[in-house]
Amino acid sequence: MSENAITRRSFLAGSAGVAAVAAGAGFMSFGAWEQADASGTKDVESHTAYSLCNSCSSKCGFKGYVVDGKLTKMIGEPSHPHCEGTLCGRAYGYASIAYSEDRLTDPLKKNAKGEFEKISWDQAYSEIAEKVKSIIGSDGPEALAMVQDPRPSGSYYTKRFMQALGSANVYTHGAACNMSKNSGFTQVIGAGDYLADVENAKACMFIGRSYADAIRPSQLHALEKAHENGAYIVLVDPRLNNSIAFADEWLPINPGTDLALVLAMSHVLVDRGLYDKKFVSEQATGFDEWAATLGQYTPEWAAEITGLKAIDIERIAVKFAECAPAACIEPSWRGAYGCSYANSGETARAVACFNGLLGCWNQKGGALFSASVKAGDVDKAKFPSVPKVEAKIAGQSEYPLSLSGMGVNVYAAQLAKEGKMKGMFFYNSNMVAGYSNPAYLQECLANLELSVCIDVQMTETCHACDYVLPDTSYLERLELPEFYGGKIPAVAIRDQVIEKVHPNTKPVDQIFSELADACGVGQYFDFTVEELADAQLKTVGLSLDGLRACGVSTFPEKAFKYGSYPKWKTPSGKFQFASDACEKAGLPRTPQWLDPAVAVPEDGKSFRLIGGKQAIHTHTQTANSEPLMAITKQYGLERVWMNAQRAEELGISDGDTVEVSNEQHTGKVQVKVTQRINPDALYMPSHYGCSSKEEKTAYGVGLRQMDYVPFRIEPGYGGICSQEAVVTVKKVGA
Ligand SMILES: Nc1nc2c(c(=O)[nH]1)N[C@H]1C(S)=C(S)[C@@H](COP(=O)(O)OP(=O)(O)OC[C@H]3O[C@@H](n4cnc5c(=O)[nH]c(N)nc54)[C@H](O)[C@@H]3O)O[C@H]1N2
Ligand SMILES: Nc1nc2c(c(=O)[nH]1)N[C@H]1C(S)=C(S)[C@@H](COP(=O)(O)OP(=O)(O)OC[C@H]3O[C@@H](n4cnc5c(=O)[nH]c(N)nc54)[C@H](O)[C@@H]3O)O[C@H]1N2
Ligand code: SF4
Ligand SMILES: [Mo]
Repeated sequence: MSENAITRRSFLAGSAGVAAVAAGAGFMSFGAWEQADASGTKDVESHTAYSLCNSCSSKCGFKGYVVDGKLTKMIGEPSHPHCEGTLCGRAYGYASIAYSEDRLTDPLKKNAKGEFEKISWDQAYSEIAEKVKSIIGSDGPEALAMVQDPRPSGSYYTKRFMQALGSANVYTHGAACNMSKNSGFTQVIGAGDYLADVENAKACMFIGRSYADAIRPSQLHALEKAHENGAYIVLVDPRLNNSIAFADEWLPINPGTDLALVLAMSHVLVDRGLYDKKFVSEQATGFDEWAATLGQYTPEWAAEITGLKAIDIERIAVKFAECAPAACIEPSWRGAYGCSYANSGETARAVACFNGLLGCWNQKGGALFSASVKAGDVDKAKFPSVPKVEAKIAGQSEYPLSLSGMGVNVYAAQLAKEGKMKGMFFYNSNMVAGYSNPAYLQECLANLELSVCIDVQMTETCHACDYVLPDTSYLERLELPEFYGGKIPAVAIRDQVIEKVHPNTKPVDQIFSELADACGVGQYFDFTVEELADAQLKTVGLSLDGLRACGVSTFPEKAFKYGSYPKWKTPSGKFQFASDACEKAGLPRTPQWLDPAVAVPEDGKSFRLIGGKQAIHTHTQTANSEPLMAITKQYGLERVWMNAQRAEELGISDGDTVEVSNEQHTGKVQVKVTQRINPDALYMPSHYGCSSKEEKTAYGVGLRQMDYVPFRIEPGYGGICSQEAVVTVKKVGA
């Protein structure tokens, strides 16, 4: 074990509070719901409906029980691939959004004084459409952009709307989440992601990925099984996250240095000839080129950079080679290299290459290409095709390795600041609070001729826009079917569970169909969401009525099969240790060490600011949920974490109020002093620091990591560099 590692026993003893949150809140009891249900008398009207949780992108399936018009109980769907019958605590807490006092209830327009006034939908549509047409007339459709979180109906309707206007600029939140990682993987394996076969692994390494904090229930189930099976689980994280309950070892790495660790482990395998030579010779290209550069990346070299011990790096690399092919580095999601540093894309490339050395692709316990099913073509007469937009998404040329399906959303904002982007729409997106440098992003949006935010509550992004349109909550609408990849692919439906709580809100399909009409492109939206959902389902042998009755349908005949290596959809048709595209983008042809953009000065008072999820919150969207915020307050979850030795040097004690500062922002918060964090890192939980007063529960609690993060875009890959920030900390109160 490394010096800073702690045993499972001491971790559990030392963190009763955190464990209680994970056990008690992460998987909240049904008591409250059962009570409400039981209080109903027999003649109270009740029904059930299947839906998908909207509290995070896992979109877990559940059956909602409605008594007297109110949602009283939610039961996770056993056949849903992401929840396997278990919903996490956020699902229950966030369901209260439908009834929140802070819901948006009417369309709003910003007046000359910067205040919002209620307007009618007709006024909103006609004014927005007029501006859309005027922007297209003067600057072309490429001066319009959409930022949206990919949700079932949202992704379809926002994209169709923008395409109908002639714009290719449809962005997801990817650049602020997982785009660098997915782009890096794409260079090696020709696919943006893979599935770690955790439950069958003999060894699995998690680099900045915590299944127990950033929850998807099915993944946590798999980790639990792996642990019970005796798999060797290694967590690489500057912070000891809650997954340690199912892990064997914690490597408290220096933030931003994971690339050095993976290069050194690769060095060990190649140097000792412990790699899968058959895989490399039959499946891969560029191996010799990469191998020739690895000599410099010794464990001793990596120890200097990562703060880990050379002997540990070597030992773990050998262990993984011994367990191969039932071993892999789990693909991660966001924490370490989704969008975090100037070396994130290159880290992803190195991770995929290391898995190549293990020869674990599509092997039991290794790294899998999951199976998927998609809706086929629907009747063109009823659902006419929108003419293809020839232009590239803005930012693709500047960040050539970025994925066009996600796009560099912050680049679109930068174009607004430069006066080149004129109109932006935000659907299910809180860009201003969730992406680097909110103050700068506000300035970008203020420069737009048209800015529209469609949300359910008055967020920071709503404040930065001229028009705010109120969506229904997810419980109040039917959406298009959602397809899920995995070992067994599936499709599930988000049906309407309750009636609209606020009569003047509208569901996403209606908003974009009506807005399209006002913009003169209504001919592409001449169908209902029911009709399209049914048509899409018919293409896979199902129907809307059928899926409404069961919630989830799986495709066992399309199930993933172990054994044969994937079809590599790379330019070379091979697994690529070397990439021409990376070279063209100004990066090395093979993964090489690259420093993070910002160094932490060794002045005794500086820390690298890192973020991370908590089991009971999602991004910026749940902090305003009263039941979830009550848990935050009870356990002081908004505190920043500081290493105990560093705290002592700075005269800071547990519970003190500290000032966290850098050139961009200063704010006060309480501190949690702990052994569970690397001395160079200050951990700020990701969900706090809301600055919108209308979100009354969230407003003013804790600090927002993004306020400290400079606006910076990762060269080549386009990620937002969410952890390229250094802060100083001083005590301001006990
Ligand atoms: N509870 C909860 N679950 C969620 C979400 C949520 O908001 N809340 N969101 C969902 C989404 S969209 C995503 S993208 C995923 C995110 O899933 P993850 O990527 O697992 O989540 P994070 O908490 O951002 O990061 C994981 C860990 O990375 C560590 N870390 C930070 N910097 C570094 C570093 O430089 N190196 C290493 N090795 N580790 C580092 C953090 O300490 C943290 O413990 O979670 C999904 N699930
Ligand atoms: N501060 C901070 N920033 C982050 C993160 C973080 O944890 N904290 N996480 C990062 C990650 S991993 C990701 S994936 C991105 C996510 O970035 P976003 O996709 O922007 O996610 P959120 O910040 O949760 O904002 C989602 C918005 O959708 C709104 N919303 C919820 N339900 C509905 C609905 O039914 N209809 C409509 N129209 N709107 C709805 C919420 O009120 C909220 O304003 O953020 C990244 N940035
Ligand atoms: S992981 Fe939790 S919050 Fe996310 S969709 Fe599933 S139940 Fe909802
Ligand atoms: Mo994310």
